Amino acid sequence: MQPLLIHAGVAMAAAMHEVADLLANAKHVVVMTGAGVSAESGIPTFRDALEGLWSTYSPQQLATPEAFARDPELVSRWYDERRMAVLKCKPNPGHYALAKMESSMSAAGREFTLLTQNVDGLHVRAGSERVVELHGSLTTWRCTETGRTYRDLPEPFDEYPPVSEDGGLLRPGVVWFGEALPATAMRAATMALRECDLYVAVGTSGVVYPAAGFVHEAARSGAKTVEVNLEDTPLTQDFGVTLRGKSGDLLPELAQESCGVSL
Ligand code: BV8
Repeated sequence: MQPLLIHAGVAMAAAMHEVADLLANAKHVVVMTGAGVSAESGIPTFRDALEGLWSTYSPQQLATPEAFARDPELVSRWYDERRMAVLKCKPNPGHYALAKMESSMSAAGREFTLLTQNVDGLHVRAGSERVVELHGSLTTWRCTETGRTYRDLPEPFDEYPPVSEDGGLLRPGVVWFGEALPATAMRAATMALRECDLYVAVGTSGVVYPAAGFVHEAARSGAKTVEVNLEDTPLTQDFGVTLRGKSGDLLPELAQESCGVSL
């Protein structure tokens, strides 16, 4: 092995021990996840090229109220395809590791809050309880006329755009670009960021706000900050510690070393 590679391996091992130590001693941990955490469950991240029919559109073009108003059939079809794909996927070891860390810390009287940008519901399916879905969920849709939400939906819909019992168009229960995050989610996130002493961002490219800015709010509260990701992001230099690798590998290792939990 080249000396440089040996050095990198030693640095990585030291960073892993440092983060495990922070997790073992923090009083209130906030973990914020992005699409990278679900990549190993087979859900393409936003940075992956969109496959097939969708390769001609970018999420920003389809994930907006204007796109839905302009072409509700196209947009509802895109979201229903993603909903059906997600229902076939399963949580991966990274999701389970976060759920085990939460239960181990709660049992020890310590706080653990999971903020997720993901709309796939995999954290809840893995057993996480204190989950704040910042950008909503693919599996709840709501009537554009009455605002009533629906969870028990045909799989897949039998018409696009789907229509609610009240006759209004059904839209996915996600936060589109240009829409405010749910007030309840923002309140919960703001409170957790104010109180936390450790903030860990996992599997996110740090480009979508206000979620991307949470690392700065946590740092202002005096929290230590950690970035766990495959690659550097525009926010890497704002984190105190960075770990590079797959969340499905690193999170179980951190759960084992910091809380003694094995998957
Ligand atoms: C709002 C749901 C205001 C829909 C999504 C400053 C402040 C506030 C707003 C803005 C601002 N600047 C710009 C804005 C506007 C905009 C924005 O941020 N635009 C960006 C493009 C610049 N923000 C908004 O519009 C937000 N709304 O601010 O409203 C307002 C206030 C009052 C009243 C009215 C309005 C709403 C943003 C939410 C948009 N909805 N999702 C859907 O899913 O279709 S965003 C969506 O994209 C995701 O939820 C996520 O947030 C984002 C994708 O990012 P990531 O999750 O990070 O995924 P990505 O693929 O980019 O990266 C994955 C990473 O994982 C990579 O780094 C990769 O290396 C890594 N990785 C891959 N595999 C692995 C891995 N890591 C570890 N292990 C692996 N195996």
